Amino acid sequence: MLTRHPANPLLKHTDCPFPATTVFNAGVAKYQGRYVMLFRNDHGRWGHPKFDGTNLGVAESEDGIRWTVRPRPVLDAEGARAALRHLYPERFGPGFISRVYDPRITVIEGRAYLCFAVDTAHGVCGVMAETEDFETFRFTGLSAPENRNMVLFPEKIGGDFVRLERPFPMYLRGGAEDFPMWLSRSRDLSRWGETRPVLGPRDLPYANSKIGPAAPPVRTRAGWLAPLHAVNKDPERRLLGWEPNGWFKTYYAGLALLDLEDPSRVLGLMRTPLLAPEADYELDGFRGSVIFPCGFIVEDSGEARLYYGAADTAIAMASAPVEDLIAACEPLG
Ligand code: BMA
Repeated sequence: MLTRHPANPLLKHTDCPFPATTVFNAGVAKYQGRYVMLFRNDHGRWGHPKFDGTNLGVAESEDGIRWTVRPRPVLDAEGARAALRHLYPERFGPGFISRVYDPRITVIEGRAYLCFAVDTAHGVCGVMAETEDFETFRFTGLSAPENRNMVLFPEKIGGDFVRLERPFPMYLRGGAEDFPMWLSRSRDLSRWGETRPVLGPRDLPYANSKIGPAAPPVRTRAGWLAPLHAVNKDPERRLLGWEPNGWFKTYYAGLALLDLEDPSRVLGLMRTPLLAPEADYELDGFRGSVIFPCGFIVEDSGEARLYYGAADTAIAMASAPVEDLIAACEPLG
């Protein structure tokens, strides 16, 4: 369905002017007349899954293809700890925030809003923040654990801010992953509610484990086009990767079409993956066979660009005419 850009991967660790090992899962948006990317960097020894740490870097571009990385990372666990002290005081646990990662960028009326995952002593939380310069971040909200992915829509709907989210609940499940995607609303970006499930892995014939929101949805004439990620786990099939005990999960990009007025209503869904791991940079790396989209931009020309983490190691882009994507979504049975 999508065509991979010939320059893929568009960003890799060797493009960074600071210690970087795996560079992936990047929020991408058009902001103040250019493209901006906020990416995750797990740094350590190449080929080793135990990293020294994770930070976030920023890259900028005039065309969304050739990127220049800023000289230094802009956020790490220590920065997140300081920025979150008003929401999550230190006494809640030793090493209470150990990682900030998987950023998404949403621009609403010219302002840049961010969603991150933050590992805390009490599980993974979704965090919201605002920035003007992608250098300093004002953290505005923290979800209850466990919430792994949060993605904000690019405009208010019926007077509400709206986000898709993916709780990560393990309690009472005996380790089984069957996690759907949910939607919540807020008047003020601070108090969230009216939460309801939208789509689950059982809706997707190619997924058997979990799904989640990927990149901020884009408004089209037919509905909100919402990229997602969907996981198929096969313990019989060892995939390429750096994990000593093996890696068995294939991550696909998927696509849903949501109602413009009520985005908790699914109007259409691609029954096959929007993008499946096939290129060498998608099949091999820290975790092979992973496509994890965090950025989605529809150009004025009608070209829809999906930016994604490839094999948890590099950042790539693939595109298609937006009308083809709308046509590929079939009504939910
Ligand atoms: C998910 C997240 C992503 C990652 C993916 C594949 O659960 O942790 O950050 O890209 O797994 O490893």
